[in-house]
Amino acid sequence: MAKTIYVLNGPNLNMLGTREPDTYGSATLADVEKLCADTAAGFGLKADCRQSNREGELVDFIHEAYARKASGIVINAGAYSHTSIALHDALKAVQIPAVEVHISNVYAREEFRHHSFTAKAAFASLCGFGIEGYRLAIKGLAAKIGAAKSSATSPS
Ligand code: CA2
Repeated sequence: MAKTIYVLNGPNLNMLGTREPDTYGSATLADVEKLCADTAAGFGLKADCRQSNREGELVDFIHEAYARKASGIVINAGAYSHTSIALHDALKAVQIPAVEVHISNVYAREEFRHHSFTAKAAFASLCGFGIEGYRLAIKGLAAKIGAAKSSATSPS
């Protein structure tokens, strides 16, 4: 059976593609989730994509990833990245290799976006690549967990 990775998106990311295109681009969350599913499939992985506007539900998704023996997590916790010790602790607790993604370059934005609790619990962090960051994160995660390119669906 295919290994599963969880792709977790946090608050307001359900609004992607509807507002603030200069900062977040014009792709929708559905586009992001398809990109993740396709990229993961290219490595023989299944992407289980979730979004929530609630911190506790994101914690629950991380616990679920552990219960279901997920091989990796890609997380864009949105604004909770900068505030949530609970998400940091959940990622640390489950010990699943995690990559943090931000669509925008948080370091070129307000100072309050420069610190990330989720980055401290992740093995890698990406920002500023737009939604391409999710593809890069999955490629890096695949390398980290030893998932080889699948001949059935090769990732671009
Ligand atoms: O750049 C990112 O991916 C962020 O995680 C996005 C968060 C922000 O709080 C982080 O500092 C950086 C905000 C997500 C808001 O998403 C929207 C998308 C379209 C329209 C409105 C909000």
